[in-house]
Amino acid sequence: MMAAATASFSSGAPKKDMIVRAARPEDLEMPMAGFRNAVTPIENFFVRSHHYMTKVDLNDWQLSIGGEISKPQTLTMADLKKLPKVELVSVLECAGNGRGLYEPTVPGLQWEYGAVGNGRWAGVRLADVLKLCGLKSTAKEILFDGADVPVGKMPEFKRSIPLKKALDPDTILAYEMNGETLPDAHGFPLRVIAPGWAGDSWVKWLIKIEVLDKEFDGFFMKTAYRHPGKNVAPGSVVDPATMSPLTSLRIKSVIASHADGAVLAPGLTRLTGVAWSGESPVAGVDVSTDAGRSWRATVTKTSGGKYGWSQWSFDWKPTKEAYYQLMVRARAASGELQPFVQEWNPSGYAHNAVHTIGVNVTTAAPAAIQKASIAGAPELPGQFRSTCMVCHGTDVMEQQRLNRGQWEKEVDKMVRWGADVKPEYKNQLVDFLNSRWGARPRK
Ligand code: HEC
Ligand SMILES: Nc1nc2c(c(=O)[nH]1)N[C@H]1C(S)=C(S)[C@@H](COP(=O)(O)O)O[C@H]1N2
Ligand SMILES: [Mo]
Repeated sequence: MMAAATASFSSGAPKKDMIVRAARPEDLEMPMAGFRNAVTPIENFFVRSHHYMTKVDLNDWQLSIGGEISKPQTLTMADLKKLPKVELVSVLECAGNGRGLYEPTVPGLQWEYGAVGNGRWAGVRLADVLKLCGLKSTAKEILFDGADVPVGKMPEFKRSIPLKKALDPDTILAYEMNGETLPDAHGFPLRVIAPGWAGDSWVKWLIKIEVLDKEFDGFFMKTAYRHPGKNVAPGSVVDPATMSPLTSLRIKSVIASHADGAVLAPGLTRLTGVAWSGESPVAGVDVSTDAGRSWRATVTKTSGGKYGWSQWSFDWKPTKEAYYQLMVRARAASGELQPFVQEWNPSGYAHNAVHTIGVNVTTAAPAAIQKASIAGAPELPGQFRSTCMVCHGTDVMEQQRLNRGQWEKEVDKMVRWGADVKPEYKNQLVDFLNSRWGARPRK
């Protein structure tokens, strides 16, 4: 893993062994060991929040529904629980999962593999809720608004999904996760479950639904969470107007049984991991133990339904002492395959290149682990602290590998969100950010 801190966290449900990408707002990545579970325990389930954690009091909570409908509604939890209860297992993956693996580097939280989890969600069908509302023929998109309050001048987290996805019987409003009351960090008391779609559509702390006659045009639809939908030259600037909102996840798989760099003895060993997909289910998972020259089918079992991840396993018996490149590659029913080389996009979304790890098969004792030196870091300039450490710490900056131009854009973005950067100090600040957390190799 990279230099990110690990810690136990207590925000609603306690978290364990998470990689802290940001302590506040809370962004926690699941460690690789989390992929060994059929269903991800809440204590290991990743958290992605744009704003500070929100604690909703159920006594004050209600869900209001308006817009292109003839019967506006205000529903309590008791009202919702009168509707049929449905349960499904589905992967929840952040669109930015794998952003940290992109070259050239892009700004944003530098997730590696663990901004994903497989949850068991229970609640009511969104279609059943909308049935109460008398949808007008003008209804096209369903807009969700959460109770979280923006940090500084950041826009509210509001997202819309097309009516077709909203009426899908698998699209639900969940009040339970893994058989428990939905935890605070995951959207208590109610969140959207949009199976097969990237996490940004899974709005947490839901308080308001608005039926619209067109796609919502707020920041998190029109600027963020957009993909070119075609290949673009790495590092290029792409106008968001020419991109489209992210929808379906892509076919993806990981090796969970062994860590990159693991040392093992010759003889039988079992490789295991998981594979998941978007709207088209996983059809097969293959493994290579010779850097992609030859491939063999694994044994896979699903963890329930079309949207859950599948667990795969492969018994491998390396006889030669050597360093092996192990790869896993999944295929969706649609025929979609994982690429070997990731195509780049400006925000580093939807990374799904073949997961490759190196393992050393040897009879020699493992070399003593070299501890990274924790020599005292130089002092942070006072101006930097008073401008940039108001809303969050340095954790979000340490993981960036940005050139000066990218840092300048990042500072401009923070100014739009409310950072008080004195114009005469801006250049010095950008220089400092660039010298401290500038462009550099990933490892
Ligand atoms: C008014 C509050 C505020 C101030 C002040 C602020 N930031 Fe941020 N910053 C945020 C928030 C909120 C996020 C997380 C946004 C998210 O998760 O979508 C963030 C995220 C970041 C990130 C992570 C990447 C990204 O773009 O999401 C970096 C890097 C960053 N800030 C750098 C800075 C620097 C440098 C400064 C000083 C110029 C600064 N911030 C000052 C609110 C602020
Ligand atoms: N209200 C609200 N809902 C939200 C978010 C948010 O910041 N605010 N983050 C979204 C994103 S980007 C993701 S990936 C998922 C993460 O869900 P989790 O924290 O339960 O893992 O929630 C989504 N729902
Ligand atoms: Mo996300």
